[in-house]
Order: sequence, then C-alpha cells, then structure tokens
Amino acid sequence: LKLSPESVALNKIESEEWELPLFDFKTIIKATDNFSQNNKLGEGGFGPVYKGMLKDRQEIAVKRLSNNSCQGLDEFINEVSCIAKLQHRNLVTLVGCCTEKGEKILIYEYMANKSLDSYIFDEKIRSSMDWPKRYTIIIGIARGLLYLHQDSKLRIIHRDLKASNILLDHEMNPKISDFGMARCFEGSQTEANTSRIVGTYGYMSPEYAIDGQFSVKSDVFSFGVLLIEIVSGKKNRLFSHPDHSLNLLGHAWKCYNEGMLLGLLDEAMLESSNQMQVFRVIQIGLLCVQEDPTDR
Ligand code: ACK
Repeated sequence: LKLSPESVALNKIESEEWELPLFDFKTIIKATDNFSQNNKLGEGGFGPVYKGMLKDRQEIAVKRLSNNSCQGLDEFINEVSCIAKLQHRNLVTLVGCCTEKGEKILIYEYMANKSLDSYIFDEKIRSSMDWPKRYTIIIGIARGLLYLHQDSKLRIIHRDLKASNILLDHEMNPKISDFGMARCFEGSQTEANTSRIVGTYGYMSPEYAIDGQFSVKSDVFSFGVLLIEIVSGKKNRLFSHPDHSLNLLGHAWKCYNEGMLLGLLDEAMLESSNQMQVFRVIQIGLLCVQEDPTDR
C-alpha cells in the first residue's frame, strides 16, 4: 500500500502526536447549525469561518477550508502541525480539528471582538480605543510574536502578520491568528529562501517580497508596519508595493534584537505624556522597518 503524501500528513494529524481532539463531522455540523449564513463570521483566505458551540457550551470559531484547492490542504496541514504545539495567551488557541469526509476543519477558541482591522481603520470605532488600550494591544502582539520566535521550543515565522490576523477576545486582549503561511525553523536555522512568496504586500519586508528571504526579521518588519497603522489609523500605503519598499527603505532592518523590542515598548509606556508615548511608538515602528544604519 502506497500512501500519498497527503494521506500520510493527515494520518499524522489524526495520530496522538498532535494531542488535539478530533471532532466528528456530525458534531461540527450541529455546532454550526449546518454551516449556515446566519452563523458565518466571515470569509478568510482559505474559506469561510463560522461560529459554533461545543457540548460544554464553549464558544468556538470553525474554519472550514474550501475543498477545491490542494494548496488549501498544504496550508491546513501546516497550520495544524504548527499551532497544535503552541500555547500562549497572545495566540489564538486551536481547540481541535476534523478531517472526516474529505473536510479540512479547524476549531478555534472564539474571539468575541473580531479583528484589529475593524478597529484601527474605522475612524468612529477607533476613537473608542484610548492609548492604554492601544498599548495593551501592541504589547500583547509583541509578546505573542516573541513567543513564536524564541520562547516556544520551535522557531516559528508567521509570514502574514497584519491587522486582520490579530483577533481580540472579550477583554480586548490581542491574539495572533492564521498560521496557514507560517514556517517552522529547525535546529540552528535562522533564515530561509523560498520561490513561493506568500503573505500580504503592504506588510512584507523588501528582502522577502523581492528575494523570498525570510527570518524573524521579516515578521518584525510586518510588526513595525502594524505599529504605524495602530498609531496613525492609516493603512500603510507607503509599503503597498515591493518596489516602493525597496526604493524608500532599502534593506529591511537587519539588527533585530528580540529582547530589545519588548524593552523599548515598556520604556515607551513609562513616558509621562500621551503625546510622548505616541511619538516613541512611532519611533519603534519606524525602527522595525527602517534601513539598518550599521549596514552601510
Ligand atoms: O474581522 P472578523 O470579524 O474576524 O472577520 C474575520 C473572519 O472570521 C475571516 O477570518 C473572523 N474570525 C476568524 N477566526 C475567528 C475566531 N477565532 N473568533 C472569532 N472570529 C474569527 C475574522
């Protein structure tokens, strides 16, 4: 019997290696009321997301991958294998999955306040986000990212960090979501090259957008763009095309020091006036995306 790589990967997901509950299709259907429009939360990159509830009344988000692309299956396997091993208060928790009947379904904790995207780019809603709240969100994202990069045993590069992939729970705590494009580094590996560039242009570092080279630094670049967006409320058009990024920024910041990032953010929070805090956060955002001054 020769198993296709696909079925080997699925068998792996179903084995205990991932230590995740496998839900049967009936349970999922029931939980989501037949995947109806009524409980659809939205449309993600790989298919619709529905709201559901488990037997113990825990609210869940059910991500159902569209069945028509094998690209979807790769991403599904990638997402499960990556996130199943992760546990952090600033990462959306994967509750379980289902691979029955050719389905590829991921079950996540439900995030009551949707994505950061809807808060920062809507002027009316944004005015309800005061500075302490914005800082809590910024620090939370930084903590989640640091966990991915260094605190979890794996070194994970998210590769698609952006406002719409930051979800907010009922207390407005931010959690990084969508690991479909993430890559795990093994051993002493610190960077990789790919010919298949995935992610979102506005947030991509030049070396990744142009040469397909990625590392923790490319995530930090995206984090910098995100910081500028949270502070300014504007989608960063400056970086919306890779050529622009190249012309305007040259090489992305090369001297990323993981410990430094949280320290700088903490310092910014200690500033005495709101105005100074905003200024410092903009500085940090720019530092994340700017040319490395020591690289000349
Ligand atoms: O901005 P949103 O309302 O938040 O619209 C998108 C949509 O599904 C497609 O990604 C929402 N979504 C994704 N995952 C979750 C989750 N775990 N809890 C609540 N909503 C979610 C996302």
